[in-house]
Amino acid sequence: MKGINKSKRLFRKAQGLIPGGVNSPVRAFKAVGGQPLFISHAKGSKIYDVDGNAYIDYVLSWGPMILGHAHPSVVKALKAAIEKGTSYGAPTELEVKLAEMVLKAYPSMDKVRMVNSGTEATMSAIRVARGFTKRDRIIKFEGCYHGHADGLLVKAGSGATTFGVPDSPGVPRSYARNTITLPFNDLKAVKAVVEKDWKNIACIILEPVVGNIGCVLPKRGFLEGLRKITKKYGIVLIFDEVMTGFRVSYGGAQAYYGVEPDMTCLGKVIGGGLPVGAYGGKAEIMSMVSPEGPVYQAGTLSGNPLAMTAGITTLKILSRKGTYERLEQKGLALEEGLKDAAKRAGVKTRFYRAGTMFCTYFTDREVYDYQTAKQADTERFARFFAGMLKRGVNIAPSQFEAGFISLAHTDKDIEKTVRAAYDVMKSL
Ligand code: KE4
Repeated sequence: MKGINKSKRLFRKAQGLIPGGVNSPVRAFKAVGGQPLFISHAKGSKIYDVDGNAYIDYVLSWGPMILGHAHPSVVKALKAAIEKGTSYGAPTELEVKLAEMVLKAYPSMDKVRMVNSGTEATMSAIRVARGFTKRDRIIKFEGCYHGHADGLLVKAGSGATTFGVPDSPGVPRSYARNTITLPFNDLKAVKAVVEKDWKNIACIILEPVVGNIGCVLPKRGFLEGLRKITKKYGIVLIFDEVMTGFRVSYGGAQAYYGVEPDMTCLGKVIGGGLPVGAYGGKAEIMSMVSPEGPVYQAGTLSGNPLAMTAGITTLKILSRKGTYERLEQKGLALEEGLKDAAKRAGVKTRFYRAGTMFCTYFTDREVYDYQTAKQADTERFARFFAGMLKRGVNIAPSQFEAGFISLAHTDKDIEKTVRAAYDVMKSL
């Protein structure tokens, strides 16, 4: 490595101008310590910091860059689009095109609305579910992150009370009270709350594969159980597929696991790296959305031509035959390599993967929800993170984040990653 003095200088300057020196908290490396890297550019599977160091990148902008960075077709399409102006505040054919592609890939959705982030997508979907059912309460799961809307920054209430308490200052208790937080994969807990309180419950929202506590897979029957109980009590089932959408398969986790929600939230991949979120669902639910229906939701830059262009180009490439088989091969090669490296180094880890999202937990116990994920050795993870970075491999700067692979990751990248992992794990 050529040192990281320019990153250090920039970070010091940024801290005087931007809270924590970053525009999104996880980028500040607080969970792993050390100095966040300032990136100058990226190409394919690599990112390059301002000091000229190159890294094989498994963060991929937290999911969007599934084709790899600066894919030539995306760059070319954006260059042509930018010549036509960047935003009109009026409908375009591009929005029709992307909506068509999304609805074709997600048959559970009859209509879809574009927004500018995953936060907006989930916040809006919940408002629509409340408008549709005329009920106020929502159920979410511990560890699932759905963006930073007030009613979602809520943790489980203490003991018996199922009502949430704020998980961040600034969230009024009155908001939190309407959010019930339960343990992921715990169908019994869901049944107990729903059978008692269903008349007040508008929706259940979840990440079908939880990417915000690392990578936690749904237990057999969990998604099916949620589908059954929500159907029975007229509760809207919302899959937050902002991370899993077009990632665990082209049709997302709902295709991967064969469970159809009433509403779906998307983001990340469908913007190809530009700001896009989306929410959609059954026609009778989406007919509630303004201006067709009474539930208000709007956005100056929603569906803007550049983001639509990047999204359309990305999905076109992803929809090609054989794409997800190639992605699966890469994911499997990395999984086998990292598991073998840990075994040879004598380090206890648990590795979970769904398509091309994955996580190595530094624990020898099974991880199936927030509490079991929290048992992982975060100090050991921090040392692993630092060691990998030194060897030119950029993994997520937190034990509780997912890693991602792109179409641009080569066998050579994966071999180098596995070698680095073995070296670092040996030193742990
Ligand atoms: P955004 O508002 O950040 O576009 O999306 C929020 C969101 C919603 N749902 C899921 C399942 C998500 O993973 C996210 C955002 N994911 C984080 C990564 N853990 C984004 C990274 C960040 O916050 O900087």
